Amino acid sequence: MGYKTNQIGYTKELLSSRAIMKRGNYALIPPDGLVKNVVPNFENCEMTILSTKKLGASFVDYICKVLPNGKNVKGFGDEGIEVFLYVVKGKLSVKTDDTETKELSTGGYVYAPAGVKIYFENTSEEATELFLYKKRYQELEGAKPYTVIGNVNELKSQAYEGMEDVQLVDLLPAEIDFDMNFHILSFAPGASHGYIETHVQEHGALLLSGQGMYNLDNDWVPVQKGDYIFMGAYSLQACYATGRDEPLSYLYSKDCHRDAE
Ligand code: UGY
Ligand code: MN
Repeated sequence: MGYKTNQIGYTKELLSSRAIMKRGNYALIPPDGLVKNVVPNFENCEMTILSTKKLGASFVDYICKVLPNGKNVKGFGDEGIEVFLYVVKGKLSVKTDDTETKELSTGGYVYAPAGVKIYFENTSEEATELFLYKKRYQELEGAKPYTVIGNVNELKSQAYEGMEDVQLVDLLPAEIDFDMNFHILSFAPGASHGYIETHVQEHGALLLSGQGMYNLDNDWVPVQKGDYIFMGAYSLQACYATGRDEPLSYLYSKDCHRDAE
């Protein structure tokens, strides 16, 4: 984040921002306006809190830059709270209350069900970028989610709703035990959703590559790698990829498998 002075003496960052805040509806948060937050138990970590209930989300998302020797030794997670960790870039040692230590690299992820904590440490010499998520688990009689550790590079993608130029990867099992899932959607240059979605489920989305135009509640906004988008319940949504070489792809959460209250 640089503060460049322009010819009339103001910093460019003070004159405009692509950020949009429509609380309860949708938000676009580009990386250049993000501030660092201190979050207890995250040592040597530059944390930024993204979606919260103050924005209208029923989950909390974070971006976390784990500096060399950065760690969370007390654990991320709590009673009643499920958590998810995704390695956007770099390396990380992780363990949970019910698994041994594993080494994750870019594309690696961990889901821990309510009551199970994730512990991590960056033992490498470079900073590691993470995306973190937590949500109160919505119980269902007989349902018992379990810890999942994987890497998206080892998962098979499938055509999204019959469109070969839009590929979908599911990171968690599509089972009733889970009340949410994480997915990656990738749009080849020129590809788009088949229709404007209108649904009760919420999304927090981190753009991993490319660029495009996103319809957020019928506002068309340019988006690109590094942006974060919150799409609240019933917020209209669709996009198309505008890049030439790279797909527009994003990691996003979606609640599922539960009736409405
Ligand atoms: O799964 C979804 O609801 C997804 N297609 N939404 C989105 O990309 N905005
Ligand atoms: Mn959607």
